[in-house]
Amino acid sequence: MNAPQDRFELTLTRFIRATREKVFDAFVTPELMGAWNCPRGLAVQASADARVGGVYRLQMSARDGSRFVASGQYVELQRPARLAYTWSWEGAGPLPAGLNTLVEVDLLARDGGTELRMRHSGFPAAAVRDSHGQGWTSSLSRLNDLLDPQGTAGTLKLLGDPRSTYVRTARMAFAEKGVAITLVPAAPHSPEVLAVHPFGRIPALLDGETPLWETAAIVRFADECFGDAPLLTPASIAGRIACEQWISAINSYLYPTMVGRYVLQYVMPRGEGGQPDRKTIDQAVSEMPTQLAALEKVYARGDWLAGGALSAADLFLAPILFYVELFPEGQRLLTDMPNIRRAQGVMRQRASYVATQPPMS
Ligand SMILES: N[C@@H](CCC(=O)N[C@@H](CS)C(=O)NCC(=O)O)C(=O)O
Repeated sequence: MNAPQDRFELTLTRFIRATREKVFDAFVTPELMGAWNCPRGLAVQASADARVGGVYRLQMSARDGSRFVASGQYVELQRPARLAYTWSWEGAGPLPAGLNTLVEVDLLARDGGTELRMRHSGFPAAAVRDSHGQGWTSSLSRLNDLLDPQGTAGTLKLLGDPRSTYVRTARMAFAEKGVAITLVPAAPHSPEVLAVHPFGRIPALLDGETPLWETAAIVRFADECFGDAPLLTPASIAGRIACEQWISAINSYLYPTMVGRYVLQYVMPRGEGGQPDRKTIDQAVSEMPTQLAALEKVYARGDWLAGGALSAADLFLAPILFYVELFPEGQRLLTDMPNIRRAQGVMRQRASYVATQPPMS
């Protein structure tokens, strides 16, 4: 008779654009396992004795120094079709100490690539199964990154319009981190976007099949989960606080005024006869001096909004100022703001800014 925990098992399917041999080898070769076999944002060191009865070990470490070690024994190795291995956590891990679970992986040739079917069984409770499900989903996205000929661009799909300032912010974040993504043109509230973002806004991100939405969250994902260290989060506490402050102010005040009621009146006029609505523009322009003065003051200290170096906050602002500078009232107001113009000049030199220039019509 089955033990009650046998009821808690996880099944996952993933298509990988690589041969079955390559996928199989990624489960048994330490150098390859060390490139993917843990959730995004963690680093992993792997060892493996790829024989039936041989032991593998995955030492996962987070940036804050916490460590988790998963290990087990290979119980079945049929290259390239199937492998199975036991899985347990050493020490105080996510499973009760000493509890062995079983991972079974079947690899089927499909459409020039491989359909991976994974079954992980033996969990003592649904919550533990579900946390492993999240971990495996993220790890398998890393396996896609590793084996797909397009690398991360095959796994990370950013849905949105390249003219959107928020889409540009997200694209700049990935560019700053040196992470290739695929931009999938999509309009706000389109069925494709609504399938990812519950409120239909752009950008919306798919990491494999995992949805991620809201620009600040996407930027945080790019910063935390790729590269050796965060680049867009200030190192100091004061810098992180200032970064949050500016992102919040940009989302709540600057974007609604400068883009929502100003730039969009020129780009997508909503006034009579399809003309820009003068009253809306005048109202927005009357709010801009206070907003620009706050920026001018912070840029008197240097070229960045927070922490003395480029941060996520700069990536939110730069695409907005790009548009403000294009229209007459914005140009006139910026004439009196030498610090903002200097800082924008620095931003214009960055490769991430150049590479994400919106198409102009
Ligand atoms: N809070 C969202 C705002 C994104 C947003 O408003 N994007 C605009 C395009 S720049 C949009 O989707 N607009 C459609 C709408 O307002 O319904 C985020 O941070 O991602």
